Amino acid sequence: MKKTVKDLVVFGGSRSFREPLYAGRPNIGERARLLDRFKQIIDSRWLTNDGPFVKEFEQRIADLVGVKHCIAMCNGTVALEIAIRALGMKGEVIVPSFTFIATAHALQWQGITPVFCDIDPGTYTLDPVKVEQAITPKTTAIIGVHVWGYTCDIEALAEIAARRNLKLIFDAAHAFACSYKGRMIGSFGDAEVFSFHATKFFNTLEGGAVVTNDDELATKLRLMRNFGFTDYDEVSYIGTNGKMNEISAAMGLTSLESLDEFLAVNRRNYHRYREELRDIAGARVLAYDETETCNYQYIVLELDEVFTRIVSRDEVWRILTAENIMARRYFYPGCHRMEPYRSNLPELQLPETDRLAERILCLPTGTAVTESDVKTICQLLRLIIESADEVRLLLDGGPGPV
Ligand code: T4K
Repeated sequence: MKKTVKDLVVFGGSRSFREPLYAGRPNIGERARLLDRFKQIIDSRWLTNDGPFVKEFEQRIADLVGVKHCIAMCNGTVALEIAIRALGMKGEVIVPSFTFIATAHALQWQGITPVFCDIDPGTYTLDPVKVEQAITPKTTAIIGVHVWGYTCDIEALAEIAARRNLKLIFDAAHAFACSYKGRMIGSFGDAEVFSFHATKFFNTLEGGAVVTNDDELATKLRLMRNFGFTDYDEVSYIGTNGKMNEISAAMGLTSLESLDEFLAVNRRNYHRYREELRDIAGARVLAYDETETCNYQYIVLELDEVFTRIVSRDEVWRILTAENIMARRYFYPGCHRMEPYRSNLPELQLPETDRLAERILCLPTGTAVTESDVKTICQLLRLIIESADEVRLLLDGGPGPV
């Protein structure tokens, strides 16, 4: 039976999906190969500390991305922290606020001040003009974030970093297997950092990596990842435990074998969302630049100002949740509106970040989401968006159940 707006709003949801449909459901490679690798690990009793699967994984990632060095880590946050420390960042570092909190925390955790800079609404990433304005004598580096796989204006940031003698790294947690001007993400700046967390389209359960072409930096990163050990009983740096374990590397190697399939599903779902929601007044699915290699891992719905004046993004989010469509507000409300930054910077104004953070919803995709699921989600979204006035009336307690 065709759903009506009343079904969605008045009756507290009609559970369009029996099971929750998540944004962030992990992709999993071929089970038999995965289990075979797990068995090899158990049989060999080599579980971690630079084991054979980690070494193979690092080589495969470096080859795929086209860099000299891949240093696999236990997660993306620790990878960021180690990259920041290995590059000697201190004082102030310029970052976007429109990112996952880990980007800011990786700095603050080690006593470095994240200086939040607004984004360019055209790229959703750091605005180079505003970056330049945020530089002070205390600035030592810039961290760009390729948010949702949309790449930063890398050339402009690299030019600023070179001219102002600043380090430059990219938080590429969302941009594994993406390209910028035809070159794979991973080889830009002093280093780039990936996250291979379970929710990423390519995962190692938990995991991450720093990739770089800088030999000296790579050596330092490897030492810092392993407590600073330079020999069995010799420690030369302050280090931590950032190592990836063998089970994660086995997961990664197996996922790599299915990478093309994951990408194809993401691409298919993206095109299905775009097609189903084309020409709809009030919302749009953000477009990827398909002249580049994209991973399509985030399907980002932007609701426009005219629509959200009637029904807010959060109201849409709640209606979808009641239907078991677990969309996410990545990255609301922005790091500058979370602690400890909110209290430290009560006056900070980042209008573009605030504007975007209020309007977006990341929709479910990945191999757990079928084309028919996408179709159903889009039908509901169309119903909500095209009946904004009726939704408002019902939310305000208009005509109740009949
Ligand atoms: N930089 C950026 C720009 C990042 O986005 C991230 C991480 C990092 C750095 C740091 O990298 P890691 O240290 O995490 O490697 C999730 C992820 O935990 C996080 O990795 C990711 N970004 C962030 C964008 O999303 P939450 O708090 O939203 O996760 P959670 O537990 O709510 O999971 C999201 C959805 O996924 C859930 O609705 C359910 C589903 N899910 C999740 C897991 C873990 C599953 O279906 N199965 C699962 O196993 O942070």
